[in-house]
Order: sequence, then structure tokens, then C-alpha cells
Amino acid sequence: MDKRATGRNAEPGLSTRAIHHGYDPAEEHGALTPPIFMTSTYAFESAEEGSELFRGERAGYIYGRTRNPTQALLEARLASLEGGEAGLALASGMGAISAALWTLLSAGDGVVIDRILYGNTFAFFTKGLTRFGVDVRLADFTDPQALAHELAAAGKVKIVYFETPANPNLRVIDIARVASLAKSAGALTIVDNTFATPILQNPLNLGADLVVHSATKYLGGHGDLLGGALVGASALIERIRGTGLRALTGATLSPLNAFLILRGLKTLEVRMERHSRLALQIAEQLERHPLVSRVAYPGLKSFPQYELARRQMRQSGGLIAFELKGGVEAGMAFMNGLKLVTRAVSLGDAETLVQHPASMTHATYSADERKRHGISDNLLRLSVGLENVEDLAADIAQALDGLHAAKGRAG
Ligand code: 4LM
Repeated sequence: MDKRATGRNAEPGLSTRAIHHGYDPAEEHGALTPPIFMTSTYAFESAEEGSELFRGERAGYIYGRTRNPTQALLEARLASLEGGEAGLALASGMGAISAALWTLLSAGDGVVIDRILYGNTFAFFTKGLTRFGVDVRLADFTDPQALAHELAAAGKVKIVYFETPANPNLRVIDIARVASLAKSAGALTIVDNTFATPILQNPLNLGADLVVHSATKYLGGHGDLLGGALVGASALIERIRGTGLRALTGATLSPLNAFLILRGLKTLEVRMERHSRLALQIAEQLERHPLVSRVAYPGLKSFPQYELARRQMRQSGGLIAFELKGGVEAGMAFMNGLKLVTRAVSLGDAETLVQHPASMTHATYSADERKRHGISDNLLRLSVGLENVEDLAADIAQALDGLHAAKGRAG
């Protein structure tokens, strides 16, 4: 979508692009909503045309594993929102991660990852890629010296990979700083932007080479689908489409899910504003409570990287990590005492969700790894939804009061 499209002499805003970019109703019988192309394959006008398409001598659709018009619109909108040349839609966040890294890495290559990642991403690197001869190294990316040390120690580092804010403890990493260190070492920087979404930050504008999303979360936004996406330079994206998606994983997003994510994108900015506003109120409520020992939320002044988060992110997002004074036992009792908040993994939905990373999303880390990497066994993760904040606050207050009462009885 260019400047002329809105009649305004500036690039259209994020919501305008999320709603209009890449689609003209006139091309589809005037349909306001883009159609869903439920097709697995495409007819060739002639045998010669089919051969030319396969040889790449002509552009067009061949088969649904690699391209579909509904996916293509989603890819164009995500690329526009992230400020990248091209996008690639995939079946899940893990599908996006594995398609990208299997395309870009070979046996003998090095990769440096941050110590705090979503549990299955951590397992993909440390238990998966290591089986294929990839040298996987860990560093604390909040410490640039530690990253520089690993970059120098490893042989051929091809990729530097991290999440910010990180799952589950919301540690924030300086994207520009890490990307510049990676660049000096000749490595590509890949950033998982799932927690922030393109509404809160755009890693490509800060020097990253590829952005990863689990579209299952905020992009879809309604807890009804799995999806993933990548955004980066066209040549890089087409390499991953041709190798990682087409030949190595087949992790294709269905056209119906592409449609649902396109629908979710239309309200992404509105939702992120509300998620962020509600989460700050809940984080402040938790911070004030005597049974809460620690709250991590990038929008709280007490957050260790508050200044970096303010500089790097437009808003603070919908996730909160916190610990209760009574440890794991109190955490479990608190979760069981909640009536409105749902006990579930995943995040970014309209429903507020709570989970215990050590025994759930991050159970792929051993107890020793969690300890060394700073993922406390006491940590709870709250994905603040879109309900009325008074109702959420009341539910959290009554569950905390329940702990008080239990503590009183025990004492
Ligand atoms: C969860 N997360 O944390 P798919 N990247 C990030 C994630 O949080 C996730 C993925 C990738 C959770 C799932 C149960 C930062 C997932 C993987 O689940 O494969 O779409 O995304 O609760």
C-alpha cells in the first residue's frame, strides 16, 4: 500500500495497512472481505505453461503447499506491518522456526541462542539441531560481552536467535545491539516477535534479518487456530519457501487459517492497546499485594530493563510474569482458586490465561537448566485478555485472598 492510496502524504498507519494492504475489492467481484481460496492445486493452461512455472520462467500458482492467494495476501500484510520485503505463512510458530533454521543451517555451522526461549524452541535447538551436527551455543543476550564471547569462540556462526520480550520471564533484549554484534560476526539475526507483535516493535527496522511469529497468539488473537509466519528480505523468504517449507517441513498454513489470521489482523492494534492497558493495571495490582514477591512487566518502573523497553517498544504488551511468596505450592493454589481467569497455555487470546512455565511450557528445560538460565520454578505467567479489568482484578484479588485465608489457617 503506498502513500497515494489514502490521499495522505505519509505512509498509512498500522491499522490502515492491517485492514487494506494488498487487496482491491474490484478484483474480486467487489467483495469487501477477501475470499478464501480453498484449493490444493491449480490448472495449467497448457503443458508448456506448467513446465515453465516449474522452471520458474513464469510467475503463478502451482500447488498449495508453497503458494495460495489467501496466504499470499496474509504474507503481504505481515510484511507491510513488519516493514519487510516479503512474508511467509506457515502452519504454526514451530513450523516457521523449523522451516527457517533447516533452510539456513547445515552440519558444522554454528548458532548462538539466548538462554530464555519458548520451551519447544529451546528443545528444537538443544535437542533437535544438535543431532544433525549443528554447533548450538547459549549466551545471556542481555550481556553483550557474553554474546561477543560465544560469537568469537564458535567456528562458523551463521545465526543469532532470540525472543524479546522472552518467554516466559519477559526479559527484554536490545535488538539493535545484538544485531550489530551478529553482523560484525557475519551472522544473520533472527528475532521471535510473538510477544510484541508488529504493533509494539519492528525488529527489522533495528537491524534484524528475519522475524518469526507464532500467529497462533496475538495475530490470530482468538484462540481458534495454529499458525506461524516469517518476514524478511525477498531472497531469504523465497529460499525458505522453496527449501524449508516446500521440501523439508511441508508446514503449510491452511487457506482457512490464513483467512482467520487476516481477520484477526484487522483488530490487532486495537487489541494490543487494550491488552497493554489492562496488563499494566493488573501488574500494578499484583505488585501492591503482600503475598506477591516479584512482578516482571516491561511497563512497570520496577522492571530492570524499563528504560530499554520504553525505547524499543511502543507499548508494554499483555504478558506478566510473577512469583508468590509461598512458592510453587502457593502458585498452584492461586491458579486453582481463579474463577474467571482460565488455566491454559498459549497467550494473546481474548480470554485471560494463566500457566506455570516450569511444569508446562518450559518443562522441556531440565530443572538444572531452568535454575542456571534463571527460569524460577515459582514463576507464573499471565496472558491478560480483553475482559473488563474490574472483573479480572476481582478474580485475582479473591484468589490471592484465598491464599491469605489458607495461610492464616495453617499458621
Ligand atoms: C506458550 N508458545 O508459550 P506455535 N514462539 C513463541 C511462543 O511463545 C510459541 C511459539 C513460538 C506457547 C504455546 C503453548 C515466543 C508458543 C510456538 O505454538 O507452534 O504456534 O508457536 O504458551
